[in-house]
Amino acid sequence: MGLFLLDYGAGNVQSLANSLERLGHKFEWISSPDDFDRATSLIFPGVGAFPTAVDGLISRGLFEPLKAYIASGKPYFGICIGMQVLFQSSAESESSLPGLGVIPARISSFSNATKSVPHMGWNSTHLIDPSSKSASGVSDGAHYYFVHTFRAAYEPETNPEGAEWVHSVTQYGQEIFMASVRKGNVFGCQFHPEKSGEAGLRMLDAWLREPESSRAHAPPTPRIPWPPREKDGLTKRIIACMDVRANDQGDLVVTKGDQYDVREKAPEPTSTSTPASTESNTVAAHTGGAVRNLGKPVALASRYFTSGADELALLNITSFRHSPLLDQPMIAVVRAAAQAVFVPLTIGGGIRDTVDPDGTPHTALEVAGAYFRAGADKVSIGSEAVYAVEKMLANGGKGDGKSGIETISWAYGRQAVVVSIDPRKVYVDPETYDGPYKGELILASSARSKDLSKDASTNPKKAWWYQCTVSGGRESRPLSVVQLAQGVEQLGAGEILLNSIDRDGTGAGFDHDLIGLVRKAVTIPVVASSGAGKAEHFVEVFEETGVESALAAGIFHREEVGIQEVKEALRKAGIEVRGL
Ligand code: 1PR
Repeated sequence: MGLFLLDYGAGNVQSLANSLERLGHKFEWISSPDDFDRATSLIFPGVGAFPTAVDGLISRGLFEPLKAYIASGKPYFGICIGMQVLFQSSAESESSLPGLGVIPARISSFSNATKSVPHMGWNSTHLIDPSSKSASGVSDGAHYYFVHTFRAAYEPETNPEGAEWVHSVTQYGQEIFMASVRKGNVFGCQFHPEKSGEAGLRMLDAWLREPESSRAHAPPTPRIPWPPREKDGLTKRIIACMDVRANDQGDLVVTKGDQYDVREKAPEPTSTSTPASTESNTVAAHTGGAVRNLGKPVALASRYFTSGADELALLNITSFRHSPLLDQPMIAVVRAAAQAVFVPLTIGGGIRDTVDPDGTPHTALEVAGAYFRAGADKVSIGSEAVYAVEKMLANGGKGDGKSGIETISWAYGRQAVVVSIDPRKVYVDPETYDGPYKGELILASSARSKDLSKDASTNPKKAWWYQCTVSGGRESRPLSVVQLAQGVEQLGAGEILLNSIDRDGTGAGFDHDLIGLVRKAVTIPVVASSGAGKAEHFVEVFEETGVESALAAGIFHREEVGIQEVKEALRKAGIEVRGL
């Protein structure tokens, strides 16, 4: 069988390549229009944005040959944008670039009136006709990973012709949309099988192993009404985060500290002890001041994948130092992690314009592209996001189109751009404070999370606002967390990773005031981060703030709490999560 993969030039296609390799399927890449003739099966893993994908296909001379390939009756499997290009058009394309027109329906956007958009996470998928033999490995009711802003609505009454193609549906909020389409030689899914853990790998394998007779001749689906249920099937995501940096020997290690200090504390010198006086003193003296080493990034990532993490994040925490693309050891880490992990991988640190030692400049888009090609699914932007919003505000509230957030979201879709925020509390007296953040003050008397500040005399604890920082908390900027969150949403970010310098590593629980504030200020999904100390903290943050996902580092690395333990606590509290 001549299996080919199609890459239009901007999508992250490495994850699919890794999945096929893991499953033992050999493939080649379509590199010229002639390759379509050699292909007997084709997969188009279109990650990114509809207009970029169609543009990319047209400029490479692949659009018409792809249309002809599909018309020839040979098996086609499109993933995400690879499914959406089958439709007539998409609301994502302002210039009204047409799709391939195979499916008589249009792609439009989700409404964000009552839910976060993009639709991001593991949602349950239901076969329209579970008795059909063309299930193609899609398990009825299974959770698959979705990440998209636009979708094809399921409308059997108003578009019966389009409904013939609908193989399975998913509900987000009160909207029912096509999760997979199937008819004749065409199969497509809106979710990412290559990022859907074992369930996704099984599905990919099932399609590739299906006999030619069914892979090229799937019957139309009967028209079945599908009214929305009271509650959708989107689960809360649990994310394991690895802060990565070089230790003093130059090896990349996962590290973790509290309040962003990742070095071991040196022992306090006493008048009676010498460094070598006891064994413990000897160890302390040797590790004091060293970068805390909690393991190798790829080994830890694999461990979290097998123990059921819904997503992983790898943050290069010393990228504020010079980090040329040419010599970027994180790329090798991402490449190796992506070969072992089949859930979404976010990479952060150093996503900005940079210059190699030989003087070669790289834009943030190029840096992100290098990570996407290595297997990252999302990039996380920290310091540069703060500068971009400062610039936007100075420019009358308009972006100049040049920031990393804007260029990356244009090319890869907003769902690929996460902004990581590192806020810190600034204490003020609410009776005398007359600054710009009056409307964002949290009063100590009505705070939902206990204030952890140590020094009550200098921190009157009467009220505070949350200030943004850059360079891993080393520098504070004149910007509040609400200004930053709303600014990055406007510039095109698809998700916010919300840390708290005050809570990081404390194990005291998430800061519900901070998370609630940001959650209300934006319509994109928010990841709650910093402070998790036990499984119940996850239950509390979901119940109190309604965030879509929660992240922890220290408790997972030190194996104090397991991911399944967290999920069990959530299930007990009636919060839906993905099983292993
Ligand atoms: O500014 O775009 O180069 O990105 C740098 C990235 O590195 C940012 O995402 C920033 O948050 C991160 N970072 C920088 N310095 C540190 C540090 O720790 N010294 N890590 C750092 C931030 C916070 C979370 C942590 C949670 C959960 N670490 O990543 O995982 O607080 O921890 P917990 O569960 O143990 O409480 P740029």
